Amino acid sequence: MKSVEAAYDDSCLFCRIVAGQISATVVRDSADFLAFRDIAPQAPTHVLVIPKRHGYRDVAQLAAENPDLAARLLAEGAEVARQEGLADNEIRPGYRFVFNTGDAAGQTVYHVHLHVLGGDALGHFGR
Ligand code: DGP
Repeated sequence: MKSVEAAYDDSCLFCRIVAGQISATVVRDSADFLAFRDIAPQAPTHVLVIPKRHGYRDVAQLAAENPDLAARLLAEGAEVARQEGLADNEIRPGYRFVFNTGDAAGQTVYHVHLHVLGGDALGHFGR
């Protein structure tokens, strides 16, 4: 496992997006977090929110090792949902947060990321 001090990993797709080496549609950029549209959206609005620093492979590691950053990641996701018009949508307000954690959940990028999904009625749970 990589040290939490490792700020950047050039083999990591999301680090490369943070560094501007791979383009992405950024919707929010703050000191510690980047939010950008998922390349394969699973809902009309599908944004990924990541801490810019590498070092946390999934939400379990993040929560265990840096609960303050985990809480701030959730707050950043809520701000993205508000900014995207999901939180206060007049017809159907609401959105979903997802953290795929590990292979069985379909996690493919091991740089912790929050999926913010919405913009339509979402199935309650899916396979
Ligand atoms: P997960 O399966 O939870 O590890 O989510 C990884 C997400 O990353 C997946 O929904 C697709 C998205 N993704 C993969 N490659 C790229 C890319 O190059 N750009 C963007 N914007 N998203 C990507």
